[in-house]
Amino acid sequence: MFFGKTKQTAQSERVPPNQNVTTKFPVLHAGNVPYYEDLSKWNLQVYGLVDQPMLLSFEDIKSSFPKTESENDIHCVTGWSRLDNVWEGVRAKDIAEKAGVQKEAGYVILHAEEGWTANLPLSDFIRETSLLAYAHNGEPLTPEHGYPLRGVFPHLYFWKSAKWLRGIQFTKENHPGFWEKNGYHMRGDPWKNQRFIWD
Ligand SMILES: Nc1nc2c(c(=O)[nH]1)N[C@H]1C(S)=C(S)[C@@H](COP(=O)(O)O)O[C@H]1N2
Ligand SMILES: [Mo]
Repeated sequence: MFFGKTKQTAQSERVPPNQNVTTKFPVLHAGNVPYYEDLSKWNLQVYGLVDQPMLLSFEDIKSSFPKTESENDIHCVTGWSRLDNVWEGVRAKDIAEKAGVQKEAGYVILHAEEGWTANLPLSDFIRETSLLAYAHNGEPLTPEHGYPLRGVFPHLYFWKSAKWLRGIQFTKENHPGFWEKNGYHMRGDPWKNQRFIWD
């Protein structure tokens, strides 16, 4: 009894309000899963309010930035949380630094395949724990989970973690992305229950 209770308390401290833990890894997105046979056709464009716009190949990303591993919890706005995910990739901050983000920039637009977008404040993008990830739990991302590269912003609801990332745009104003135009929160902090625009 005592141990059970302690464990429950510990877990509830890790799980934000109105979330339930799952051990599955649900697949959620709008649109179609892209399948890349050949990564030479893939690139990542870094642009907007930067001194040095960049067009990065997958090889560039792996070879020009320090590899980093981070363990964290996923919180999806639809109510599931998945604990203890190990991601491998590069720090978003390192990309921002190399691009030389200008001081007028306050926000980031993540551009994915098929024109899907998500927005977040620059301060969330450059957090130590914010990654551009290419592997999950020791395996390359599967096509369904964002291969070859996805954002991982674990301190925000998981919809901000764009799969099939193709562009990172630094902007002055905060422009709503795909879900944000449909009523989702501009920031989306799960600990503050920021699900919809009115939360
Ligand atoms: N490109 C793209 N990325 C996306 C989405 C999407 O529709 N398109 N959906 C988001 C949402 S709502 C969630 S919950 C997570 C789900 O990631 P998963 O399928 O790997 O669990 O991806 C996010 N990233
Ligand atoms: Mo979601």
